[in-house]
Amino acid sequence: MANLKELSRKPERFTGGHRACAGCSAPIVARMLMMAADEPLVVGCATGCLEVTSTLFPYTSWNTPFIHSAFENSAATISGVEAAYQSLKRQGKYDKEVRFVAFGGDGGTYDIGLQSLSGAMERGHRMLYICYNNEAYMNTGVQRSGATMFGAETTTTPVGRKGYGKKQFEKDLTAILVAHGIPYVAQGSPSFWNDLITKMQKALATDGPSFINVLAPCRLGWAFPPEETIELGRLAVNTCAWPLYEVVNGEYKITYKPREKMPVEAYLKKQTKYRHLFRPGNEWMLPEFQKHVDEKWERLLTLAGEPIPAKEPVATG
Ligand SMILES: Cc1ncc(C[n+]2csc(CCOP(=O)(O)OP(=O)(O)O)c2C)c(N)n1
Repeated sequence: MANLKELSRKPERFTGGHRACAGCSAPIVARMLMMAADEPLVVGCATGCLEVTSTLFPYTSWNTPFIHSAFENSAATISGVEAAYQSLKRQGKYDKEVRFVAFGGDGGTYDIGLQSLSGAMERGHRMLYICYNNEAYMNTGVQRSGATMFGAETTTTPVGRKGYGKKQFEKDLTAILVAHGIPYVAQGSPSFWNDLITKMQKALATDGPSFINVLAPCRLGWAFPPEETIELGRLAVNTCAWPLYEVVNGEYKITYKPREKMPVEAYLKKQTKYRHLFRPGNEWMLPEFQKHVDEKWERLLTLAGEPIPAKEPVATG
């Protein structure tokens, strides 16, 4: 468990002055990571909003060694640095404890960097990969990605006479990472700071590859008021559209269970990208979305060995 008082006393290793949009959650995630870590970090970041807004030459928000990689190879870059570090240690030329972290947006992780991520995880590097998942290619103008959820309007899944937003459901990247058999995989949200920082600490302490998929609300592409970022994340979790869980050595654990699972509508109606779901003619979309969320949640409950609640109240007598 992270201790807020202790965290507040730590030096800022991700500084203010970056150029992210007001209300952007990506810098919040970066700041949380820097607070979670006690050891020195070497951070890599693929091209995308987080990198572009935090490293405007000649300035940087990263009070730590930082490598900007190409869009597709954040994981490969950091795995190479980690391999060099292990070699120096083996040769007795370096003895400090250092941790290695790669960041990527969902475009750079779910899609274009998937092969380099998969390779790094499979080779067993001691590194943490964090996907800040804002569910689209935001930096280049909100194009759909493999992480974009069903029905979302993006610039490449427009809504109009023929289009109703993204036709496919999102790719389950967290499950793909679990399938790699690595020791630590988790889903997190900056809206649940203690849960996320604890997961980051566990991941950094893992002697092997670790991966955290963080849902990162984007006030530009999702279109909500900047002060509602944390609220949006909370709604994603409380509707079970984005469940919080971890998989440690193959064992599933749900780390936060909403007291009452809210209907997904509460989350979707806050975002402009879903406004067409509430227009006449599209009544079929919301139940479709809800069904998908319910099925995924129930599958997760089963994997975690949790009971599945009855759908209808059981009639008695
Ligand atoms: C190989 C390659 N293709 C395309 C681009 C152009 N490009 C730069 S950032 C970006 C979008 C990044 O999206 P994502 O990884 O989801 O991060 P976000 O911008 O949402 O933070 C693209 C397509 C590039 N830099 N390199």
